[in-house]
Amino acid sequence: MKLPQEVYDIAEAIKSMTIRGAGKIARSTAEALKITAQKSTATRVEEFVDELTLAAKILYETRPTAVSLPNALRYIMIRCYSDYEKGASLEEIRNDVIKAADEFIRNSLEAVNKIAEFGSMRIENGDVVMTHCHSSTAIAVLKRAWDEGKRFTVISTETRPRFQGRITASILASYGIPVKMIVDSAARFFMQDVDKVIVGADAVAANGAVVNKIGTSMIALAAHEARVNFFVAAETCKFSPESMLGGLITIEFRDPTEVVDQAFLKENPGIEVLNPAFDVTPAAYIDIIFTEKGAIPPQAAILILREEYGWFTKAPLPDFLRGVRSVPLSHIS
Ligand code: RUB
Repeated sequence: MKLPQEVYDIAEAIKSMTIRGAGKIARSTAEALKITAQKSTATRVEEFVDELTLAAKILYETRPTAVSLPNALRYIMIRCYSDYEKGASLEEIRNDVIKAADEFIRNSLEAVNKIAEFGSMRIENGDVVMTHCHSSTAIAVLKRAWDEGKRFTVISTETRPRFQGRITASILASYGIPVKMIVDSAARFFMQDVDKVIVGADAVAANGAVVNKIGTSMIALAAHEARVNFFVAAETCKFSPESMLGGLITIEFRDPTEVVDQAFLKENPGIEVLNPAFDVTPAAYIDIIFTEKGAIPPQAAILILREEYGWFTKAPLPDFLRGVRSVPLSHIS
């Protein structure tokens, strides 16, 4: 089964982190399914659904932590499968998949704007705001506050090992916002100068815990100790329905060569270099999660999930990818 080259390219770009950040990952995933639907030359409905399922599987397997990715797949594939179950024609399913993908992307971009609007209310003149990694949502909050005329300084960690904090620092600096960049391990040293912390999220669990770039939970702990407000900016598509069933969010471990080079590994066969890409910040260390539905205490995450998914009792991922035809994925890859 041959999918459009763009699907493999997008999957590879997510895997290699050319496309990164949970929001962008999800929107690119939706775009890849849209392209699959647009370019499919399938003549039978079953063939068309199998192509989309295979594309979803390839995308699903790129990175495990950003819940927005499976949520994007679910948003689109549920429409595809339910159309198929109802006996819709190939063209009807194609149109619905394209429509759902466009809708997901539009909703996500609008959500970021809303979050910027809500989050910026909590940024004040004279603030020193710390951020970690590169979250386009946290940046949207800061840019919005700046546009509203508030004047503040940002402390950006550089974010080992991939240095996404350098991206944040350079985006903010080129926007005219004063930025100081520090090594991650200096976060507690500077916390006494900080008024608030804002970060993004890859996943939010039903109990309000937030999964974000490795190091986030240490910063939250330091903020808690110093009585500094800790804010998270996260679209509701990052909330995990599986966590309502007790499902845990998988923490991605990446290659040790992101931390040290091959030569070091060769010279030190006795050292195991570990490279977790994310960590979990418990709700107790979070003051507010800014979502497009409003600013919520982390403990209200379950309400957002209930509103979005009801009592989520369907089989959790990746089962839904098996689709209504119950074809084992191994048969169609
Ligand atoms: C990125 C990261 C970001 C969140 C939110 O990790 O942890 O804080 O994904 O980003 P990575 P956004 O670089 O490993 O993808 O707000 O842009 O969705």
